[in-house]
Amino acid sequence: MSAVRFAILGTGFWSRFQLAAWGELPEVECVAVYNRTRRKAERLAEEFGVRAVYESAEALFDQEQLDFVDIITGVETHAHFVQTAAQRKVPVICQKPMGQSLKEAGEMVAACAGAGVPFYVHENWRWQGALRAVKAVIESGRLGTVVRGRIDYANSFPVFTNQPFLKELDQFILTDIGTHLLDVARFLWGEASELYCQTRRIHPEVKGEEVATVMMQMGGGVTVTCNMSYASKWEYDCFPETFVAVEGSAGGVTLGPDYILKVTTSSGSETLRVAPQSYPWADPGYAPIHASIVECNRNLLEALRGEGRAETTGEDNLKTLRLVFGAYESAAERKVLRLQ
Ligand code: 89V
Repeated sequence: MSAVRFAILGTGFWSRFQLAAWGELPEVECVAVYNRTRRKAERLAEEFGVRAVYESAEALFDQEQLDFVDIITGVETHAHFVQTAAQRKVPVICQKPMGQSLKEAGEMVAACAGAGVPFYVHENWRWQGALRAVKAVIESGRLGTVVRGRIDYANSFPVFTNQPFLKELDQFILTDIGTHLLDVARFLWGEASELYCQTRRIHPEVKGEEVATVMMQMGGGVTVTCNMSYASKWEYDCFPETFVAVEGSAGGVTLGPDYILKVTTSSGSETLRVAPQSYPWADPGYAPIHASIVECNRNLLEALRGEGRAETTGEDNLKTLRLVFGAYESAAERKVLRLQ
């Protein structure tokens, strides 16, 4: 099988982890790197032995034969690069959040569909092993009829150190974390029919909201609350762990600190630790995220090879973004959104 050839656009904080994660998969090769600042692209290309460096994305598309492009640039550039790839008939993987608005994201999905080009979003949170384990418990039927679910991501990790641009976003925690947690809610319980959200700004130096609380009624009748915050101080500062609690008519499952999964039914409780796969290139402080990048890439690569179904297609991710931007609308107008 010949190697799948790709290029990456953008050489910021996440690019080295994306590249290292691609390196965990067989027969896939990065042949070119783009950054508008050539030196930044050269530095990453040198580190990973990538042959070609470009400071013009158009020149990269003109000169390279690609099986796909991995767009790891800022969200404000996604629409342009996705449209360019679609025009060149190059399959696209785009970092989350896909777009700056639901309208812009819809136009990106339409452009790729119109060009007959596969369009995937690198939405990796649902690929965390512990969250796949929660889904397996739900699907096992051991909890009976699921009534309520809660997803918590609350810490005071100095996320702006590695990603300073986040501090400048007018829309912060819902576009950064809501894109993840609301996608996990859909992954665990299907589509939402109602949504209500409250947000809070906390620190004056952070332009956007640092705290958001989203309550949804999911299609199957499950009431779900998603709590997200980068302004919460706990004794166990759990960045970047996600805690989950699911209550059913016959039992419950929790995912708690240090990846401890507990399933409780009338016959007692079982405890399991579902720690993330470790990789030599991963930052231990980001362990579950870095491990999930490999699994998300694996799924998308299988789809690109025609060997499997991509979970986070652009079409599917539009449904997550509808919840993200719906949450902003609900918070601004202090109203419950009816989604179905
Ligand atoms: O992984 C991400 O999407 C990052 C983080 C969750 C660390 O804020 O933006």
